Amino acid sequence: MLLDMKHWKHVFKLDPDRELSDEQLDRLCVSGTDAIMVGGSSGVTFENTVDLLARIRRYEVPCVLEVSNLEAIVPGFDLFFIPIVLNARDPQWIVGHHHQALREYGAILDWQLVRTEGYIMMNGQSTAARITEADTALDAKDVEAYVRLADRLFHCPVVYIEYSGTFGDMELVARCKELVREARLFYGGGIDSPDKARKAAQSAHTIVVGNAVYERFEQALATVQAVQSN
Ligand code: 1GP
Repeated sequence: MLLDMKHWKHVFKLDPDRELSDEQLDRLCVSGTDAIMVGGSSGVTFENTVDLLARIRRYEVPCVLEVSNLEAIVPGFDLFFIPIVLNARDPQWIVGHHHQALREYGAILDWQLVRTEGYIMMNGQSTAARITEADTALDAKDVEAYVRLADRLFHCPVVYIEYSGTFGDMELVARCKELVREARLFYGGGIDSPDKARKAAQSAHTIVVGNAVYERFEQALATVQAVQSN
């Protein structure tokens, strides 16, 4: 059965290149989160992605791959999220890698499982912003234009406001949510407590908790309850 993201409020993003014990993974997978997203900005390989998928597959929680590396496209996920970094200065991250991937796999891809994410990088210090050479000197109008571009022009089912590593401007995020018509607005960045999770969940449709899983595990886990009980 195809997954429907329409009701997702909370997602954990797990990095195949970072360590999690079986007990930690167990607690994340049965936490009540709506999905586990597997992805990372560096060190993601076919092997470590297969390993993590196999461990998550012991649970019922939906599991999606956010594809950031052509070498690490592993079959068997429920969905495949394809980031298009709208404010990347390096066009490889807008269409280049995608073009290469479709040369290889375009004919055999199960398109029903593919979802594009229109990414807007907001934190210039983050690894992802550096890798994509993102132009993060954006004012509110720039961001709103990118949101419309992703939602109305490109019809991306996900518009992703990415503050990775730092907690963002929730007023701006909330305005972006008002703008989208078809997409779901994902917010990620610096959610490391139930309080921040609550605030972010008021501004975005779906919040993504990444780093805190590895740095403040109990607090990260508590973000699920904070969001799902609302
Ligand atoms: C990263 O948006 C996610 O891609 C989550 O950000 O790691 O700061 O939680 P954090």
